[in-house]
Amino acid sequence: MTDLLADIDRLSIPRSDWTREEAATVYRAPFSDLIFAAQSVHRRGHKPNEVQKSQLLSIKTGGCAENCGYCNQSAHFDTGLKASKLMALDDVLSAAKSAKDGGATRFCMGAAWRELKPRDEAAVCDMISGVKAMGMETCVTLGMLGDGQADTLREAGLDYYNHNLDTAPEDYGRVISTRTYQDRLDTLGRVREAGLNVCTGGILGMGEDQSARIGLLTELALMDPQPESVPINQLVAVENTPLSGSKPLDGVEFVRAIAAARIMMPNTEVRLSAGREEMSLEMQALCFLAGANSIFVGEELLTTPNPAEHEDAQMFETLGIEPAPLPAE
Ligand code: SAM
Ligand code: DTB
Ligand code: SF4
Repeated sequence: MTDLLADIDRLSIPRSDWTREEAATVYRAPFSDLIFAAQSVHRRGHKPNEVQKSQLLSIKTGGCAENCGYCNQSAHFDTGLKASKLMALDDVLSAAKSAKDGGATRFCMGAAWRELKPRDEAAVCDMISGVKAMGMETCVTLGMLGDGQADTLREAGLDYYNHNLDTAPEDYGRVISTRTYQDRLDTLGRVREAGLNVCTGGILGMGEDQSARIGLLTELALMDPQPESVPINQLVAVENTPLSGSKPLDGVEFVRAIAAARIMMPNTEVRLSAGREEMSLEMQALCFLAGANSIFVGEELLTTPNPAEHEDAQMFETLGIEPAPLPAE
């Protein structure tokens, strides 16, 4: 690829044949060219002043068997987080109602599990059906799925399954050793096969190098079809997790990753995810300019803080952003 700006027509069509070299050319372009190209691609496929709002709930917190080096919910690290059992259905539905009242159109339920156990399927399906019946989009993130489980979740009313690749394949062993990259891809294959929307992304600021960020974006863009939703998280450093001492990521690098994601996956929802609590309004504005069009709202992500409702309302007002409505059926 030579001149990014001469290529907007071609870039605006999703393609699953990206090479790392091409991705690097986009990612490392002069910043103004990169942002201009990302915003141009963004405007072809999305409403530029609309941002989708999702809200998270941790339905089962802590005590997880995996050793993800960024996560305070792993049983391998002593972070002081109190583990709890799977929440009761009524409590989940009342949290979903508050989320809907606050303007979220998608409710995302997360569990600190390595995998979904058959004994928990019925309870999770009831939560999905209950939230769907309230007229919200549904998303869950429950760890690995085995044969048939994605179909069961879809039949209960699931719209999206979140399962992140987190980093580039060559960087994976540094971050997590209790599962493999291929395990992740296998679950994502089952999700796609079941006809669910795929939500998969990663975390930046874990001490990875730039080529790992480019590698992650390339893996995501190579999926065919590309994921419907790509969350880009900035590491929320939690004390006593192995990666909490990572050097904080330069803001320009983060914005470059958002812009490259937008260009490489033109039709995808690019989700400005964890880490907004640490970001200025100007930084978030740059992320929207670079093509981010979805955020998590509510004072808590799963276990860590997120901007308050009134702060996000003020940000939307200041930037002239409207919350995206529910998509028409
Ligand atoms: N246990 C399931 C799993 O890992 O797939 C679902 C819950 S897990 C908390 C969901 C995602 O949150 C992870 O894949 C990771 O990308 C993100 N995440 C977890 N801790 C984070 C942190 N401290 N900072 C940023 N993102 C984080
Ligand atoms: C995703 O990529 N980010 C969200 C959602 N998917 C599940 C989770 C962020 C969690 C941040 C740490 C916490 O609050 O526990
Ligand atoms: Fe468990 Fe998910 Fe945390 Fe990994 S990220 S330790 S799988 S809750």
